[in-house]
Amino acid sequence: MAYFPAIPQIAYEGAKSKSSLAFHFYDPDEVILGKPMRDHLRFAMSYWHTMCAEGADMFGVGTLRKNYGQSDPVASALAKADAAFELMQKLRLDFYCFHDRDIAPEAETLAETNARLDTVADRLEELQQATGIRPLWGTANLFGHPRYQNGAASSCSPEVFAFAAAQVKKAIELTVRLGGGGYVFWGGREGYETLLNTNYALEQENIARLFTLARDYARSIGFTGSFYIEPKPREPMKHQYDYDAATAIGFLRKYGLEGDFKLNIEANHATLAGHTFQHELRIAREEGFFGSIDANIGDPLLGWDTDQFPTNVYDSALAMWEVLEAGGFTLGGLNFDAKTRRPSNRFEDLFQAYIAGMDSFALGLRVAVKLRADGRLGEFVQQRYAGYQTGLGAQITGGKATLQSLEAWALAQGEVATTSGRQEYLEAVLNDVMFGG
Ligand code: XUL
Ligand code: CO
Repeated sequence: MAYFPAIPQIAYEGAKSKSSLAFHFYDPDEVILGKPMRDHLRFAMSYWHTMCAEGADMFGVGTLRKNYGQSDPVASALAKADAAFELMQKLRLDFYCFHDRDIAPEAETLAETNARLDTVADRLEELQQATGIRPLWGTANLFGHPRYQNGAASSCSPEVFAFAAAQVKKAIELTVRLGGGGYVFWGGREGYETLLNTNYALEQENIARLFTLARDYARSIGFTGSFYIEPKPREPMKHQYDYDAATAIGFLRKYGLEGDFKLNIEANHATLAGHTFQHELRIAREEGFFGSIDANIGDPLLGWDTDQFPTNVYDSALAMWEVLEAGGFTLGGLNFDAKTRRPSNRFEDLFQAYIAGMDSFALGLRVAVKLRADGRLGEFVQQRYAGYQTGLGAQITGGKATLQSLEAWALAQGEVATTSGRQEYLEAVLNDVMFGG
């Protein structure tokens, strides 16, 4: 059955195309730096926004119905799976990301809920076999149900902790069964509304306990993929514990989880933390935690998580620069954790949103490749720190200098020469590479 009969398979037509249902910059099979664009970008569909979210906000109901013609919850979940694979095939998406509750809604009891998940997983497995599409990562929704109002692993209630653990166990089993390369922990409601009612230390330890239990169980059932933390500073809680990349990395190192966990960096979570997207990717990369990306943008005038499809090519270019510097994705990829605006109330808008996002990251990749070939940025940074290669600098980085030796050196000098950071020149180089001949 065709759920989107008016939408053709999206083809690459090149930059001159005016078609809104064609790629202008993303050519999945074009080989760049030795591998096809699809392998550089590893685009994934977010099941929750794409297949489930209907555009409801605090002030109004949804504007685009997504029950796929079915009223029974299981029939609707199965239809949703079929529709998801039609959409992914048409958009040439090789991967998808899901929460347990996206693929099958919760029933009265945990046992019934798990049975629903198994039924839908059977269908997903068939669809995967027929298409080759597979999960980039799976996760558990530990924030939607009222039981998680005080958090999941960080809840004040051990009963809630147990429910969260049960849910994580099942979600990991599903991820393994469906061949997912990753398992994500986004903080959900792990954080606090007020410190007046919060035992911070116990909550931190309990989160680490759940991660450790999950890691050990997953490895015991054959999961060879990567775990990811997805940092976010606030929303839904006033303070989210996985505030940003640096905070999450400190946590992982404290609890000995750095061998199994990396980061899933989300663009607008970075912005909400007061960082740039590139900043979070740089920290993840340089600290050895680069894993995967949730691609979207926020609105600079709004302080919340708008999850918009990414169209800012400066952002995607600098992000892809970091991805290339990291050596590219291994198990990770680019998941569009993005939704259409509420008045974009047609499925066609959703397809066009994906095309815009994929084209923006394809452009980003093309610019990043040109930036590296141009060499001016890389060269500038190398020159800027060249003093540390020899003489005094080599003594400092080689651990040979002491405060006494450095003082003796400084006392013998007049003054040191200063160097220009040349930010404006470097920004112009970026424009040159993007728009020059
Ligand atoms: C919420 C968010 C989540 C995670 C998965 O801000 O980004 O959708 O990506 O739980
Ligand atoms: Co996300």
